Amino acid sequence: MRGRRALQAWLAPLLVSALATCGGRGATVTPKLFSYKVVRELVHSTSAFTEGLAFREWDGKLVESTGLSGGSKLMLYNIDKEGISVEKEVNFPSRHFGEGIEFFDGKLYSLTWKNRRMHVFDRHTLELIDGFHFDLGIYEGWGLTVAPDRSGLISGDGSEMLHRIDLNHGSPRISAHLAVRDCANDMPRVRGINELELIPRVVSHPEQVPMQHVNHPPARFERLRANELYHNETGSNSTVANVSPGEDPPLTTDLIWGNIISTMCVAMINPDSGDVEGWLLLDDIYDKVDTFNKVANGIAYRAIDGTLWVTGKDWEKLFQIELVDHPDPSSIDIAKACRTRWHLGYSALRSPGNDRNDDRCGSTGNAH
Ligand SMILES: [Ca+2]
Repeated sequence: MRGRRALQAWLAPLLVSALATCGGRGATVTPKLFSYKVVRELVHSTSAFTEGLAFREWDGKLVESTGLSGGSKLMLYNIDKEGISVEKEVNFPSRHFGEGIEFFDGKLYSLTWKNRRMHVFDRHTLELIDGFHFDLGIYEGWGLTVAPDRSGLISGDGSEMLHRIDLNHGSPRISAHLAVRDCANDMPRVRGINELELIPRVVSHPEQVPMQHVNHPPARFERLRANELYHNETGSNSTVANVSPGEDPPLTTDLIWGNIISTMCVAMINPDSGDVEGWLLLDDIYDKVDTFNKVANGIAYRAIDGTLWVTGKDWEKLFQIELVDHPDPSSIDIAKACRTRWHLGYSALRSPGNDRNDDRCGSTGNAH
């Protein structure tokens, strides 16, 4: 079932322009609306132009990538009960503009914006060890996260498209595209997808995960997956209870979170269908930081303790947050709040303002 749905939604690169407007990917999904509460506030540099945020799964240390030509860097932070401290700072090569980052296959991958270059760093030392040209049909490099099946990476380019990057079969290549939509809210194209983070479904939809899995902390599941991915960095599987490493837990349907540029919205995207299953509305978080850049470009899930973290460009704070149900979902017009006015990436190739005229939601959607 899952395989067939995935096949319908992910499109081969050459077919995307022809097929991306086809509707009929199943019943309309009504996204759940979430708000948040701040659990903890840590210091964040007001000169850190955040473009990517990811935790190392085996030790819980935080890596941030920052942008701007000539000023891009990787920062490694230690977070403990006392607070946050910078452990290492690494400048980007050349004048490359840093974007999304993600750990994969024992390395740290790091996108660049328009330089068409993927850098590969040592996951321990953050030394540059490899890289490749990224002229893979992607307009720009924006967010980066790992594919739910851990077979490769997924990137965004500021449009409504997510791109699957195959790193396992010869030269790196884009193997498929996925268009993101929210038909229940009249958004056949959810554009402006920015920083990405794969987050276990149990964080936002615990009711959809069987009880025997909910009974375990999310971190345990992620630790299991980390062990698989990193060949058991801790040297022991003993912390993983009642789930054998070969098992395929239901959390393979993790959701990809992506903030929408120039809005307060974070989309929770089903990586099989492209449907937005939930919206996190950060609304007044921008009032808590004194910055011009209201861009929540740092979203990261800390697997070792199951915590969520958010920061943004030049924000003076890094927030640990928890999801809460939105207190008044009927008061929110999602299309108004979460539709960006920007046309970027693949979107830039299309005529502005034609969201409502195509048939991406087909007869199953509410678009009209
Ligand atoms: Ca991230």
